[in-house]
Amino acid sequence: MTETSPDWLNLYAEHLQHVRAQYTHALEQSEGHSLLISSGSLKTAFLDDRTYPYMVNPHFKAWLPVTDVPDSFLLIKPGKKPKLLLHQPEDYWHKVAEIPTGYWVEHWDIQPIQSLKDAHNEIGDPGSFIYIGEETKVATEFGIEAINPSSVLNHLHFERASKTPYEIACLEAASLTAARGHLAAQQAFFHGASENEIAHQFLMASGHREQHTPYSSIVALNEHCAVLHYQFYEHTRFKGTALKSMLIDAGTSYNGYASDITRTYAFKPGIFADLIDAMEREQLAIIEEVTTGINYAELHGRMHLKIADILKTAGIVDMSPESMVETNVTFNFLPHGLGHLLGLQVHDVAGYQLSHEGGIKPAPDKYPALRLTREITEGQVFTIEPGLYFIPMLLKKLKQSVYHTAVNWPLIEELMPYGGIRIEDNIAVQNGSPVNLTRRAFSAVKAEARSL
Ligand SMILES: [Mn+2]
Repeated sequence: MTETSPDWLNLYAEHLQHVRAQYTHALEQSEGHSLLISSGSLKTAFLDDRTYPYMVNPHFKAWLPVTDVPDSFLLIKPGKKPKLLLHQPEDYWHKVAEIPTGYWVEHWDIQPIQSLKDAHNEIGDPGSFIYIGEETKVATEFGIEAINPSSVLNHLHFERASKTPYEIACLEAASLTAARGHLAAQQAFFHGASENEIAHQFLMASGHREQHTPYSSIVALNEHCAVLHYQFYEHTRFKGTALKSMLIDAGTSYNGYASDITRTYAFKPGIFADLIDAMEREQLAIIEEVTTGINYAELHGRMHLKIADILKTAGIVDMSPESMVETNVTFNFLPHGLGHLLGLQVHDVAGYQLSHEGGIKPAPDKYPALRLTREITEGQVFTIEPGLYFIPMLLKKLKQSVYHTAVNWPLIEELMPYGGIRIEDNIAVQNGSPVNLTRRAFSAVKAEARSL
């Protein structure tokens, strides 16, 4: 996505053909079946008339770039043009969905429906249908018995790890909008903004409202950087030496595909800034090691050795890197996984799945938080997000362990106010090698800024 924008028309046509073929394979045991995929419904809060933010069924948005049409359906019959049953109720409280336009609509029959009854009328013989969606009661009312069959879902979920060129273009476009947000957030940080202000700068610059981001942005200042999924936006503006560090983990969406990007900054040069540089070098080094045919868990193990090297070189832990990994001392500094599959969902499905049929390869006992244990194959997209943190709870345990004498506690005390570091990029596997969608997006956005 540098000078020329993607050829969405052809990319989408090819993608749709691929999705159709995937479903045909998935449905092999139920040959001749048709599909009904629900977009999902709005949910009302307890004792209230307000609804929670809407989240579309990922199986719905796998077919077409439509993410904001509750109570709609996809109806797919073998050999027929697929149909979008678009919910257009009589409603003067809300804006009713318009008939969509764009490069993808020529591939679909788009038919408005006002109610579930209209959808029901479209179905015909329910015995020939498979239903995929959350509203299982609706499927039962329609007379459909095959509801979310696990054989079909396992097949589709396993396949979803490898992306079509259309999907990779969407994921790169999502990295691009997020990169704009990240650069604005970085500026706000260096101007002394609060977490709340930085979070809003990110949304503004990326052109997103909060409910359309694939996950709630994490914007952490100082020791909050040590909270892996820090969930608040405080209003405090730190001044002078009180402002130390920022960790921002924030992504955006494009056509229903997610980016998931983390950056960490030090406010001033010094020991923490040096640690960030070391982490960045090792993050880029582990990305270089991405190749087809090895297991992702292998990369995770190698990353621990790199973290151990950093801890040793920085004088934080005085043990050989090998024994730091062997004894799992490094876990106290990196207690999460190296990354996860990325796509229609930010933590995409089937990270542990062994085959199309199902089966699980769980996270290793030593690294229970690892979300991805699959072999790396062509077309996969995943994150690489090593971290190095100073988490009081884990450091307390380390202090009580037999390894406490190897740790430079005064140095740890000095680093704790900075919280920690995470650097996260989105990687596509193409021609057996890593393509860093996120770094490409940052370069493109910086080039844009220079040419203004
Ligand atoms: Mn992530």
